[in-house]
Amino acid sequence: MALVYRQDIERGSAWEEAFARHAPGLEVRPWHDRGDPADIEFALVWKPEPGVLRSFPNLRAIFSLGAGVDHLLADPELPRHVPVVRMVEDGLTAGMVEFVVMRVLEHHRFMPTYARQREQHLWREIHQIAASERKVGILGLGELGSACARALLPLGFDLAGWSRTPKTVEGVRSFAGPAALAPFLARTEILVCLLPLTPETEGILNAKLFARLPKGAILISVGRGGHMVEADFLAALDSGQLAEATLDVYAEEPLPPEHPFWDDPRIVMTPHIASMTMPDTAAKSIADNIAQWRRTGRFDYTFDFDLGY
Ligand code: NDP
Ligand code: OXD
Repeated sequence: MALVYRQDIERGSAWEEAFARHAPGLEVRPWHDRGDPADIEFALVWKPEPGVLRSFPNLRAIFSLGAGVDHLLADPELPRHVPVVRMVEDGLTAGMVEFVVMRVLEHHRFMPTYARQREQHLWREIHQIAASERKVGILGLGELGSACARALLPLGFDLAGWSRTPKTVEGVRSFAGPAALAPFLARTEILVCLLPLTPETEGILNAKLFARLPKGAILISVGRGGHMVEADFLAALDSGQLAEATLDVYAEEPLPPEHPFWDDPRIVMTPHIASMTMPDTAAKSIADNIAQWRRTGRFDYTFDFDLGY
């Protein structure tokens, strides 16, 4: 029995070496050379062609190469009786922590404004604000959101998080459920979106939400592009309700060349690279999860089809 892996970026040998280190007994096959479908016990995939996963009759688990599993749900023939496992691994978490801390600090210290001033050869100081006076709010306090909050805490920021269920993260005020969204937003000056894309969260970054933030708030969008109503976002920038933003994810990826975001100096853009799954730490996480399943019959980090994440 074997694990088959598929990903867009060519890092095949890195995966095979990582699995050889962490799961020496596991046969690992690349997608393009997967052999008899009946041999496949585990699939590790990013955007697999629709219908292929269903052709593996002995599949025990589908491991998503990314934390989000929306790329799998796009397959109308996804075998729903097979557990889908989200990617939770130290390298991916560390990458997101680096990115979010970097972007919060850059906005907090007015770096995008200084970059715009430089374009105009303008020498103008802006008064520094203490981190303790800067209110950061994280939409989604799961694996990634809570890790980002824990990393921001020692820097002194005034932190809160919003989730479906209440959370206990030291130094982070927890807001839970739809009724708590408005008070969470009212106190949030830098808003980080780290929600999964679900029917409930689709379009959540909309005019109503932006209007509930203090005027001049900043958005860091690293969850999914489907969270954002783009016209509402641009209107919020135009009215000054939002001062500026960092966007890593977009409704359409790659972002089309004619898209208005490209030329907007108020937006710092990156091409969905806030974090990436790292083969070594990811193979270890998968190997540990498979070993646990062999002992207990249960995988960790399974996707809940009812909740949508
Ligand atoms: P988790 O499933 O661990 O956390 C999701 C969080 O969102 C939980 O706190 C959950 O609440 C909360 N949540 C979900 N639905 C709702 C809702 N309707 N109302 C309020 N809160 C809600 O996910 P991860 O932290 O691992 O990943 C989050 C997302 O980050 C991924 O789905 C992916 O889209 C994105 N991502 C982006 C990357 C990039 O490079 N840009 C890289 C990796 C991930 P509760 O805790 O109560 O369940
Ligand atoms: C994602 C990922 O879900 O890269 O975006 O992990």
